[in-house]
Amino acid sequence: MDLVTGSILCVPPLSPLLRDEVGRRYDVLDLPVPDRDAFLAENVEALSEVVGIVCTNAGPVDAALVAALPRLGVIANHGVGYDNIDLDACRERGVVVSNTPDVLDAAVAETALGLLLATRRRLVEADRFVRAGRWADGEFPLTPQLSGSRVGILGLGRIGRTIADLLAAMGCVVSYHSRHEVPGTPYAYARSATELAAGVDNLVVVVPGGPATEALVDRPVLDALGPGGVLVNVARGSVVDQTALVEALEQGRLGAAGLDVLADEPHVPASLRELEQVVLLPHVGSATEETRAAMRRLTLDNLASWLDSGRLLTPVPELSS
Ligand code: NAP
Ligand code: 8YV
Repeated sequence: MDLVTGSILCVPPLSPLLRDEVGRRYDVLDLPVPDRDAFLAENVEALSEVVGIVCTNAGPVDAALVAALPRLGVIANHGVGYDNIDLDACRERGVVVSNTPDVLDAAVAETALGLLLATRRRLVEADRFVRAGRWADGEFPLTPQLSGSRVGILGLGRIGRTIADLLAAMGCVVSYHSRHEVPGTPYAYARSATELAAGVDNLVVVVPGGPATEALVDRPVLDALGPGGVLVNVARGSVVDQTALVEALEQGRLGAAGLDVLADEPHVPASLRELEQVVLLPHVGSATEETRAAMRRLTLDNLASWLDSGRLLTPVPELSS
């Protein structure tokens, strides 16, 4: 018997597997995307029964939504990043928030490694070269090697450390920047993003999104990385100044970029799509069958635990006492 009873609001987009599982367990209300504000105004009674939200990074939970749910107690976010959620509004109302740390580290690290290989070794360009029938005309150009190169990790957290360890096993020289130096790590610390970029061939961005990291990778960082440099972003589009990135690539001030995340997902500017030296992914960092199953389980376990006992398994640190 749940300690708290009421319905669950599903904020789109949710994968059908997650949405169906929530629906099997609870009374569910689905928030529509286009007419959200009208829906909030017209469904006051049903919304007054909502005790929990299930959402992902692409589904904003802002102050207006929190205010429209007088009994809201918990938000279970299907993802480790929670820059989609207004934490101040949650704190004010005593709403708690869970996320899905650890279970996705390997999948996201694989994606970062894939993007590094694809850009450094120009693998996607080489694929296009073969498909275009150009192989018979001559060899594909030589490329720099990833193994043995210098890689900077911007954000040596759970995922950043996993990426660093994979790269170290490939003989890469790894260094990092986070706001705090990580004790006991074998990797060299840089005091700023620019200092990190200046000392490496490849920069991997894996910090949280939100105002504190907005455009942390700006023109000076990109210029420090330089014409031979590769930028890989598996964090959030907001962390990289996308206009500065396109300019740097167009002007040859940066070598290449591998992007799993973009500024205005799912919209990708033509200026980026047209660049040969850019590899673009549709935010699939954690999108393996195994990892998504683990993320769904953790999201649902957090929700059930809060409803049963008032406790979360993996609360976000900003709101946990
Ligand atoms: P984490 O363990 O909290 O690590 C975040 C790291 O970033 C920490 O080392 C933190 O260290 C550093 N950091 C935070 N703010 C910073 C700042 N202003 N300047 C420099 N460094 C900063 O998080 P995680 O589990 O590794 O996840 C990281 C992020 O990856 C998520 O928040 C999410 O946005 C993104 N992500 C993307 C995908 C995808 O599909 N592409 C999947 C999962 C996660 P300090 O606190 O010492 O600064
Ligand atoms: C997912 C993510 O794309 O965990 C995150 O922060 O960005 C990714 O794992 C997303 O949350 C899917 O629901």
